Amino acid sequence: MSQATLIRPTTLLNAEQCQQRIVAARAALGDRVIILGHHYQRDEVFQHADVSGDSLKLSRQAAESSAEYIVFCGVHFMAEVADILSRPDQIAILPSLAAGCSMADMANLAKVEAAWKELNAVLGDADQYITPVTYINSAADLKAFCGRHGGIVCTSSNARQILDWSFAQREKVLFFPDQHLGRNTGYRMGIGLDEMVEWDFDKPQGGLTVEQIQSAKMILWKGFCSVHQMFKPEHIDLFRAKYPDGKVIAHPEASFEVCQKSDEVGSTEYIINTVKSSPPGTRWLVGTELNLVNRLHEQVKHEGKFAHFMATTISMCSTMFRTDPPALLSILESLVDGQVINQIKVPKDEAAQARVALNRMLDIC
Ligand code: CIZ
Ligand code: SF4
Repeated sequence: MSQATLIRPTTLLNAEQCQQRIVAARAALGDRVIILGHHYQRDEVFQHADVSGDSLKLSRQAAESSAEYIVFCGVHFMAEVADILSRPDQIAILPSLAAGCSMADMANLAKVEAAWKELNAVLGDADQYITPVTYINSAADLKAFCGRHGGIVCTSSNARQILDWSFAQREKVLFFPDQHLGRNTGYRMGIGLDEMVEWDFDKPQGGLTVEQIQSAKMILWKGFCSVHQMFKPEHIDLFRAKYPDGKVIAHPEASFEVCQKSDEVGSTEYIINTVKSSPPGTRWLVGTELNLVNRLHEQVKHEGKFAHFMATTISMCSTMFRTDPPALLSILESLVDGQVINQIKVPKDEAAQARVALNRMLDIC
């Protein structure tokens, strides 16, 4: 099969024609393709997913499937993980190459290697004292960095178990790129805020003193998610004032203050399962991406449950939104024509080292 980057003029179709052609192309490909849909995808794309879930669940499913083509309706790092975990003969495809993750982009290999060097200079040997932990929302070369340095990958579902493992290896953790997942998880494990420091990647030595680095247990990369930072403690106060019996659930990418004020904190899978299994009539304020919250509300409203979006402004993940029906259609119709477009292929050596860090995680949970 040949490789191409040509995008077909599918944007000229109206919405209904586009949906019909997606269904037809999907049917023509049969079980040669598996379409994965992340929870943050818009409905018009999500409805075509064979499997929906968080990034980890989807990558696992992809690797277990017999499909030749894994079409990942999500963002770039997710398709990379699918490529790394799948068999060599499977091809991972990202419908929109513009679908990145602004949080993942806040850490890059050059900056993490520079930080490691500076930590080496302060501690003597960073590899002896620090376990590097990367959130799955990161580029493959950062997962490879963790593979090389005795580190590991975590997701928002398993961050706690992964941190337990990490501290059993070495006394400190360098956690990137999301400060909030690191802080919220560490605090729930009993690590004090005074034992966590923020590594400002734009400043020499992370903007920290030698003493701060020496006494810290967790060094938190100063990255964040632009969607989850929109949620504020005031949103929770307003909701509780209006609905004193209501419940609040937030994603751990939200700030420490928001998570502290929430009744429950957890990954997208956890949020969905918790709201779905709550008693009829429960009213929830949900602090995660808008497409997920709206869909969840539609699924639970018949039981008299409500899922309210936490922010007062519309905050969607703009990069997840870049995967639209025309993009999905052009991928599928190209496959029908015998052409692969937008394949995501991690270089072999990098993939092998990243797989080490991913497998350490998969062995734990
Ligand atoms: O791992 C994922 O899919 C993300 C980005 C978040 C979550 O909590 O599921
Ligand atoms: Fe990245 Fe935030 Fe979008 Fe998730 S919601 S993909 S962390 S930018």
